[in-house]
Amino acid sequence: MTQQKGAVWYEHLHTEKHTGARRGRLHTPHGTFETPMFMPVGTQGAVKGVNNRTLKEIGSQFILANTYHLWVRPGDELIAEAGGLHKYMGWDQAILTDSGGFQVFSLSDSRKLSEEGATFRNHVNGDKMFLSPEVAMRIQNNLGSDVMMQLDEAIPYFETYEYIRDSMQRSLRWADRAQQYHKKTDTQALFGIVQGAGFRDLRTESAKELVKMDLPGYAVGGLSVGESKKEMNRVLDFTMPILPEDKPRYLMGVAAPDSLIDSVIRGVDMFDCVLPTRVGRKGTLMTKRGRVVIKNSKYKNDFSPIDPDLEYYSKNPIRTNQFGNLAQYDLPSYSPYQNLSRSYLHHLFNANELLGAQIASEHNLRYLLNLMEEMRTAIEEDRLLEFREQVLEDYGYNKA
Ligand code: PRF
Repeated sequence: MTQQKGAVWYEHLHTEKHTGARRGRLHTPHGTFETPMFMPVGTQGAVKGVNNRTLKEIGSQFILANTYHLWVRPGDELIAEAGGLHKYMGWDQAILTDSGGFQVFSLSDSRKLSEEGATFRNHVNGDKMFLSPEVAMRIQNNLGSDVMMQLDEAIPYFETYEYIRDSMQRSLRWADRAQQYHKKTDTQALFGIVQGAGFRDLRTESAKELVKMDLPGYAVGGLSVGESKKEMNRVLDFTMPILPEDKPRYLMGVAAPDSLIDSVIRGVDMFDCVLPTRVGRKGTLMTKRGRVVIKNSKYKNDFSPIDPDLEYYSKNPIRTNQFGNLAQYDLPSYSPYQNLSRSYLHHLFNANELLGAQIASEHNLRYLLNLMEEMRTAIEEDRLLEFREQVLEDYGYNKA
């Protein structure tokens, strides 16, 4: 089942006995990485508030960057001149770039969409720009990402059948144009994106047509855009089985712990989302025991660790006294933040100290990357359903 061609290929290791969840590896020009995986988002060539060394320490494999942002600023040609995005940002592991479609639709002004592409004014200086499937490829070639995404149209989930059909079919034609344009197949892989909102026949048509193109990987787009979790699972249930087993499958823009597990159960290998860093820098921690809004006054005098379970994800034990407060420690800790209290983090946020946003962003990524690592082990040991129950129980989903 292992396919060894092109820049990026999937090696299958194990199928979970009870769910069919996949445990594999993604081979890229910048190393081999374990799946299922979560990719931290570095929109502008930087994961907000988290440096590269830390990203590696906490287990990041791929990171994601955005074609649109880097094109607008500092420009893809400047990055090419610098030797490509890996070199420019000093990241020597894999990079996936999103195509820009999604961002054009969410960030820019006065968009006009045609068969050819999208004309719009950028969000930085208002300049008129034109993005087409070919331009998106040219930019991503200049950036030199390991995985490039085809240009697609980001559409609302709840639109008419005709609208969704026409848009999905245009995205298929755009995938074809992207593939025609793409010449660097030995160093960069082009992934297609399945669209079709909640319509089974449209998702099926989209997936089947993309599969015919024999691309090195497939993403499912247009989900996690306001529909319910049940609805997302329903779409994955009929879409995933169409995708080839020997290629990686990527669900775009998902990071809620329950959704990650439920999607892995349905055969997803890769995820990305701004959620952990976005909510982190606003003061929300994702912990094993659910979300913690650290600015809440109840943390003012809370001298317990930021996340009492952090030791699970940091290899070194946290030492607390009989009251659950942090004890003195002398060991060098795996995380520099492991022995800080909720009270301290509460103070940093109140005092607008940059370090607060940094700690919370790193913490949330650490939580999610650890969740993925534990999930990989649970798949290997054929106990993913028990793992799911435990995570939902701990996180507090079952209380709602
Ligand atoms: N298309 C692209 N990027 C995306 C999405 C999509 O549908 C989503 C949807 N969740 C997130 N990012 N190109």
